[in-house]
Amino acid sequence: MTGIEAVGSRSRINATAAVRAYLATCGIVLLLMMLLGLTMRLAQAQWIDVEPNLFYVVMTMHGAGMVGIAGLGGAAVMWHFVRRYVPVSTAIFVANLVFFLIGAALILGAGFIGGFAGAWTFLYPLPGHSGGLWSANGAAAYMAGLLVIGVGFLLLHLDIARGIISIYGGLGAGLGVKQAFGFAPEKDGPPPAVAAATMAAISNVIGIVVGAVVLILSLVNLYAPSFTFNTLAAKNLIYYFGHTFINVTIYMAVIAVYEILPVYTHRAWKTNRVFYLAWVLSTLMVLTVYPHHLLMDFAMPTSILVAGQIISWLSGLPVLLVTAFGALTNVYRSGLKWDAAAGLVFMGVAGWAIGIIPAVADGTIPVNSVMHNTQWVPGHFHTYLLLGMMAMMLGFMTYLAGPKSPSHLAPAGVWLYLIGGTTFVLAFLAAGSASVPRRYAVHLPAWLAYDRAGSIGASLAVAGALILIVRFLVSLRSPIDATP
Ligand code: HEM
Ligand SMILES: [Cu+2]
Repeated sequence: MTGIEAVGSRSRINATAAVRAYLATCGIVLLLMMLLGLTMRLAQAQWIDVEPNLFYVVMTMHGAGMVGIAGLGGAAVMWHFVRRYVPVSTAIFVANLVFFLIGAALILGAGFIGGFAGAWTFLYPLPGHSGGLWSANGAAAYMAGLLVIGVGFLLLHLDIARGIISIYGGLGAGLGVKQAFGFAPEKDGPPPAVAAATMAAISNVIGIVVGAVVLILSLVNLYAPSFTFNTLAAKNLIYYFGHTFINVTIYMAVIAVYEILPVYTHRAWKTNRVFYLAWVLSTLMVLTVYPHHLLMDFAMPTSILVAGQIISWLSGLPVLLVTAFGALTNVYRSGLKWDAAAGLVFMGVAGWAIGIIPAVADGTIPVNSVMHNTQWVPGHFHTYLLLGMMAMMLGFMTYLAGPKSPSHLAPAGVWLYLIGGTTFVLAFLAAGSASVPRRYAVHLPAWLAYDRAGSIGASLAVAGALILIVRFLVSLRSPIDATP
């Protein structure tokens, strides 16, 4: 082995160890947060007793924790694959994990010690108006935790953007803008992983900076209540950040589909002009679509709300369509042999695609005025997050664990996750269409049937995830060279 090879293989080992650390964190936190979710569902079903005050702490921790590890899981997928094409720093990747763990500790302390229960969206001025349930310090620890996590992601996206610029010459080139508009041959365009990582960098850097602004303003308000700012402006900033961050988790995780399915089908993922155009449009739209969270705010200018509605119909669609179509054509008649990893990433595309339908419905003003604040909302976002984004991440985990890891149980894990998860989200959607409100700790007797069906589905989904995650954790005993 020459010196250069030795350095190269050592850096691959460090990098793989870092990806494994990310996924181990994601797996463990995902299970814990699923258990918090199950606790809420069982409480709504009146199968267990949970004090309402505690319910809202649990809801806040579940929301923040899930959004956080969705980001972390997406980052693991993105970094693992994008470093095949551009130079990236392992130190910064690890730093992001450290920032994440510090932020998560602050957030958990804020909730379970400080009692913070203002929901993950920390909507101003709620953090400063606890009605005596939590202190300013509790709310501050929560928001400081989010800031710390944001700093980590900012560093990571900037480093990847630097790597992309160093190889492709600019972010426009990383996104394939010239290919999208026919100014350069399709075959010279960036690989899908690079286009997706460019989109993630552009959107999340802007979103995180906006989030930091409103977090800092809110922190000042906590300790100097005479310092106030416009609540509607604050809501705009928060949803700009929140919408972007959670959407980008999917755009990062989808790289697993682009990279893993071709391994199974022995066919490269086809990129063409439409593919690049879809990513360019999605980059523009993810940043302008957030007003669908404000459709019921009558003080918002109507023009912005109408634009928000129209962009909601359009924004998810381009990348979703090229990905769903690409996945189908990649798989069709390829003779692919299905296993748990291939099944999960494929499920991810389907869960994402199906979840967008009720989401688009809810982004339509006349529908929103009825469905807003009902369980229709957790119904649609759990579909594309649990059965979409997380399925892609679990697929990546299962793929990295490799076939050597005990695999006879893996298909059972996939089926439990799919069947349980589907039952769970359908229970939310059905309850939503019967106008059951979301974010209610205590439910009326007429709603219990939905809650109980949802609880059973959730339990099965947790069991499925447990199998897949334990299998991944067991695989960590094998040396890194064995991982793909
Ligand atoms: C077995 C898995 C899961 C269960 C049982 C579960 C359960 C729940 C429940 C009961 C709620 C409150 C619903 C209500 O408003 O009445 C909720 C809210 C939420 N969940 Fe989940 N969930 C699961 C997975 C996930 C995943 C995978 C994600 C994201 C990646 C997620 C993100 C959220 C968010 C953001 C909220 C909103 C919290 C809020 O309203 O502030 N959940 N979940
Ligand atoms: Cu949104």
